[in-house]
Amino acid sequence: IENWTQVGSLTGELKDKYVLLRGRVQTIRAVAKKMAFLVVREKGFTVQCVVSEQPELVSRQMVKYVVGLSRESIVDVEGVVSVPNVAIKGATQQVEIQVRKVYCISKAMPTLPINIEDAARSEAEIEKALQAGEQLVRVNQDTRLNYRVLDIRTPANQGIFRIQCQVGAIFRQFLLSEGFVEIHTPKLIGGSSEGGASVFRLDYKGQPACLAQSPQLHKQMAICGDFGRVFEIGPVFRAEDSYTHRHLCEFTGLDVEMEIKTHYSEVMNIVDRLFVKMFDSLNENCKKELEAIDRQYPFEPLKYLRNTLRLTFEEGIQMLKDAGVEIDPLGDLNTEAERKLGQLVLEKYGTEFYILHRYPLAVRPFYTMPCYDNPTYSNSFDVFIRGEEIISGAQRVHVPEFLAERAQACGIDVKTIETYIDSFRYGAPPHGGFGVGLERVVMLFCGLNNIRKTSLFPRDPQRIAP
Ligand code: ATP
Ligand code: AMO
Repeated sequence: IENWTQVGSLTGELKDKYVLLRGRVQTIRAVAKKMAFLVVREKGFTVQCVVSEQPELVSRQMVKYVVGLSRESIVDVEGVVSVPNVAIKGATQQVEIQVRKVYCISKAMPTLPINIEDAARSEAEIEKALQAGEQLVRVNQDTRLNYRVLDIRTPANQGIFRIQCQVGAIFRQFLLSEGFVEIHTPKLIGGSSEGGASVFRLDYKGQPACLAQSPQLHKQMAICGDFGRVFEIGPVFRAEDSYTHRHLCEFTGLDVEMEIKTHYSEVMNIVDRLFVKMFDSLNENCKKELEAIDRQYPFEPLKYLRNTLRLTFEEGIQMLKDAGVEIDPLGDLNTEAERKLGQLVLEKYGTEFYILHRYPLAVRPFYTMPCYDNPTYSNSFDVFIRGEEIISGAQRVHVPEFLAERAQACGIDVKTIETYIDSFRYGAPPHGGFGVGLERVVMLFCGLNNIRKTSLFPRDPQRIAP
């Protein structure tokens, strides 16, 4: 037979049909010498295969061979679909395969560093199993990351990275439909784009260079080159020196830059429509993935409004003050204040997704446009999910002399960004944009507690492998 059947498509409708499947050995259970149950997994779906000695059809040797297979090996199974009259525990499909032949396509080592079934259990299941006296090894995060190829085979991880894929796809589709052009900017650049110390420096054939901290400068230059509206999905490098649950040294940036006619709210309107659409689409089209994540890491669906709430920074500070949180009205919000404000906003407005805008100029990057009515503040915003930042954005300074002045005031060596500043000297339209952290969106949408869970092969201050 040449027609392969997917484990996930095995239903009672195929009763008595001869099928061929390929999958991994999830478990093997021997029953005396004549029979074995083999659970085969493919793309998160599992089916129980019965290998039973039968004259002419299945030899005792075949049963022995199956019992000797190692977990996670890849096998081809041929057999007849049957429908048992009892529910099947331990497999997703409610049919069995009466096995005729099993071929091992690729052997896994007999002992695995991670037991996939243990790695897939929720904290509650682990507690219950331990109380029942079951022997199991809790798989800690470092072990998971060291053996990531095994770890990502769990249903929750399969769900996480399929959702990550959807976030990128929806971002791209939405922006293309709004007339944005996808661009690809260099990741090797001459100087820091965001300022600060978090830059990976390197030697570029004898010249000092660094890995791009963002596509900021070049996405703005693309606007000076008349693309009107651009976006990019690409790697972003930050030499973070602290080890936190939400910072990586390399992450995926979803960046947007666009001309604006009159007000930075035009940029916030894009954020609003893009993310409401994204959340709707994830909830509607990724139900299975969300359920798989919820089974291992239980979470409440994100609460968000049809029209995203916008608060000014001053309003936010006032809410914190009213709740008894003492805070510098012109300083940045620390992690704790952001969380607290997230709670207060949820209680008052019933949303876990909102925009905070008009930040104090002093806490924003040099390229941020001050407010025309009060330059203590800026035409900038951050966006939060469940009290944590996922986006920063702003209107930019498009007047070259003022841009150079702002860079200098922020301690940036203007020489290193000369070509960027020069690109505003040939006529530059008013513009603004924003940057989204892909791993943060997935982490916070799914209520996960660590950004390493949403990065396929995370890079943090202590990890550069696998
Ligand atoms: P952005 O780069 O846009 O600001 P971010 O979420 O990385 O995004 P940071 O500037 O790094 O934000 O930090 C925001 C706030 O979080 C800071 O004001 C700081 O108080 C707090 N913060 C940052 N890093 C840490 C850390 N390692 N531990 C505790 N708090 C931190
Ligand atoms: P910012 O520095 O705030 O802004 O970064 C934008 C978004 O990127 C994510 N992010 C991170 N994710 C994981 N690990 C990190 N170390 C990390 N640092 C930031 C966050 C953050 O909101 N050029 C501006 C954007 C703009 O104005 O267009 C910028 O880079 O989700």
